[in-house]
Amino acid sequence: MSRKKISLIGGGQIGGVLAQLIALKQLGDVVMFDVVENLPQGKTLDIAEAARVNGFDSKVTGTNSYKDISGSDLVIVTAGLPRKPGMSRDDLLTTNAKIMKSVAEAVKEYAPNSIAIIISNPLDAMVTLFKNVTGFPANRVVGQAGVLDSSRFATFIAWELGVSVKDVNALVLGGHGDTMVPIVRYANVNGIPVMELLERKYKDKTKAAEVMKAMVERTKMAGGEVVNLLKTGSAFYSPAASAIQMAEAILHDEKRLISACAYLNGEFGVTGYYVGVPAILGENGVEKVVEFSLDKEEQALMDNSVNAVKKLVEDMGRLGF
Ligand code: TXD
Repeated sequence: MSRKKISLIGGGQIGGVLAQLIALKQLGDVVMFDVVENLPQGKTLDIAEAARVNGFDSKVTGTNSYKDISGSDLVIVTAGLPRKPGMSRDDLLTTNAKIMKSVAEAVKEYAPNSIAIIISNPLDAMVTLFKNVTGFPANRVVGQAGVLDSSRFATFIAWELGVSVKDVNALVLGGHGDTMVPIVRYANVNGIPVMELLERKYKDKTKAAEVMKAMVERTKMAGGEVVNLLKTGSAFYSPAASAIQMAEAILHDEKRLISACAYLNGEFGVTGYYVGVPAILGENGVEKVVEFSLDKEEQALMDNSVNAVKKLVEDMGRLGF
């Protein structure tokens, strides 16, 4: 049985961590593409030369030629500029739409049967553009945002409660922007509601609500918090790790139910847009969008987030994409 072929479009910060994680986990062979001459070759040579020490057999190679992605099973796209301090993700729309269009055209030509995970920002618009240009069926194009946003929310909850993050379940839905929707009601530690644990900790409902609100706000702004510290780019370890969780779900047909930017066909009352929702990921990509009832407040937040995604996609349309 041959190994899976995983192509990384973009060999920058996230692309580099992706390549290393794929090799360490032996998910398949890696081809890293970038437009910058020698960058993907250099990065992958460096990773490949650690194979003896890390004990992996995955082949990790770099290229500036799209034909080397031929026959990919999975494509992960990080091509595009990251944010700088003071920028919103949406400020990247013009530059990154141009890049994403060229990437999608190449993937359509050279890897027409692949499943694609899109990471580039502004995420919801970039996934939409990739799907429109490739014409891939919706199940084969998915965006990474919710796994990371949920992981950030879970991390803050674990720190606050002094518990292992492994026991925290926290779901973040909606667009990958400041309007994202952390679902407080279902956040739990091994089944025990986080709100109850906070109320017991502070013996005060108002204080517990304030602490939760602060964690929700920090989750929404978590990408910007890292950008402000790094100054020269955005988060890359955690976005890469999050995309790897999705890649594993697909490559190992795990049927994981995770938050993913998936195409909606009436689910959650939305048709024709990519939005962060609970989805089952398996060998066919997005195998199912899983609905559950939102309460009034959650629905209002979700509507607000969906409207932000719609506006972003409309802006992209006005730019000619
Ligand atoms: O959770 C998420 N979805 C994200 C997304 C979390 C953090 C950052 N996220 C976004 O991912 C970020 O806003 C960027 O749009 C992408 C990639 O972030 P990264 O930190 O990896 O950016 P880099 O280091 O600048 O790498 C981008 C690479 C760089 O090497 C460029 O030369 C390359 O993209 N690039 C291209 N590759 C292929 N084809 C084209 N046309 C191209 N143009 C630039």
